[in-house]
Amino acid sequence: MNDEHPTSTTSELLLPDALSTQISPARSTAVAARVGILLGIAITICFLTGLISHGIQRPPAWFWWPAHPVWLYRVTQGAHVISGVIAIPLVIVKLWSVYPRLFARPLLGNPLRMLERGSIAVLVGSTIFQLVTGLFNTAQYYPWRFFFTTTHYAFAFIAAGALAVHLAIKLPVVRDALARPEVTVPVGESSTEVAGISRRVVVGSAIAAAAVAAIAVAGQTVPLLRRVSVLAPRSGTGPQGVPVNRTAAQAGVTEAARAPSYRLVVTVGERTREFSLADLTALPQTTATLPIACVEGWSVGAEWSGVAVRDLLDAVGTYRGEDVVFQSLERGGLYNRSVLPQPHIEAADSLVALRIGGEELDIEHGYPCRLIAPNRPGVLQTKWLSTVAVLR
Ligand SMILES: Nc1nc2c(c(=O)[nH]1)N[C@H]1C(S)=C(S)[C@@H](COP(=O)(O)O)O[C@H]1N2
Ligand SMILES: [Mo]
Repeated sequence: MNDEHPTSTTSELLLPDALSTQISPARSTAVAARVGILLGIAITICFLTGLISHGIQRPPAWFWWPAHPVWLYRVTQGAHVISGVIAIPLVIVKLWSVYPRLFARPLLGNPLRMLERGSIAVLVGSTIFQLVTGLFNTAQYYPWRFFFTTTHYAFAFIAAGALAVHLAIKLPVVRDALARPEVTVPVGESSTEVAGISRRVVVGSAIAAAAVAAIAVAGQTVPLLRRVSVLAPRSGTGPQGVPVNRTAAQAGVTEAARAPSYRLVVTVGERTREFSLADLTALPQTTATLPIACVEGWSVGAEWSGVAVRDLLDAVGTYRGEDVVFQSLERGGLYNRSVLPQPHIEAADSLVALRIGGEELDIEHGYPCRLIAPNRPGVLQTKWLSTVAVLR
């Protein structure tokens, strides 16, 4: 009758008869497989874009990331946050659809079944952990003791590993489930519960919920969606039309940044030169339209002008392709320095910015000068620069 959860095939979990007749047909492998595929796509996008973001922030020796197109990181990180948010309703529907099966007998059983159960436990645990910590991160809410970045990165591999095992084990079930047409249970012909809601309604609602979730956050990246994005916490408020992640007061730099004795100290090999703000303004000026794309998911474009990094280095000595360290006046803090690799040093639009939208930088945006380089996470766009040094 209800062949969406047969108790006879070997690829299907064994359900006690009493349990199986009480389960709605929407709680079926057909729904689990379909929602699972969508979830798998969302998680894969989330995982890959996460690897990119992590690679840029802590590049291994082999890692390479281009300076152009300038919007690429904005897109990959936006996709990271949106795919993660989309995954949340999908996980809920997926868990709902398989819930009775999670308690099917035998609870442990043979080694393959133990692997299947174990991988599900790890998969569910690590996926929920990733989605929750990621979501809190987009809201800049860190109610835990561990360091977000490294933990989120480590758990990504645990979840990916468990997902690979899970997929390998479930492949036959998924193939079966997708091949089967939807079964309509005539009302009255079977136990009353069986009719329930249909598979189409559940899969459709899962997709609708995912779409709503996506639109609710997408506004922090996509300007046109800003008004409907109720969940987007950062959408362009802040001085000069750009949100602020850490204020000058929080960074403890207000006095040093405003001091008339301020100098930017630039070192290229053996040579060091100090620049006052007037000196920087007297150098050739370059203007570029570049986004700030925060790892938390929000991003905004702005028109920046200042001294191109390569012009600044040329004013001091000969640059030979090394990494360059940008250090802030900020003393503590996790984000008071960043290292710019060669492709970004050579890009004409990597700037030590003095102005935004034609106005002098607001102190919250890094006055007297900040780094702004194309195609990089916001966290590496160091504000309130104090030194620039070529690593040699
Ligand atoms: N010195 C310093 N620079 C910093 C930060 C910081 O905490 N300290 N935060 C970074 C982060 S996380 C982002 S997203 C951008 C945001 O720049 P904005 O505040 O001008 O928008 O600045 C970056 N520059
Ligand atoms: Mo950020």
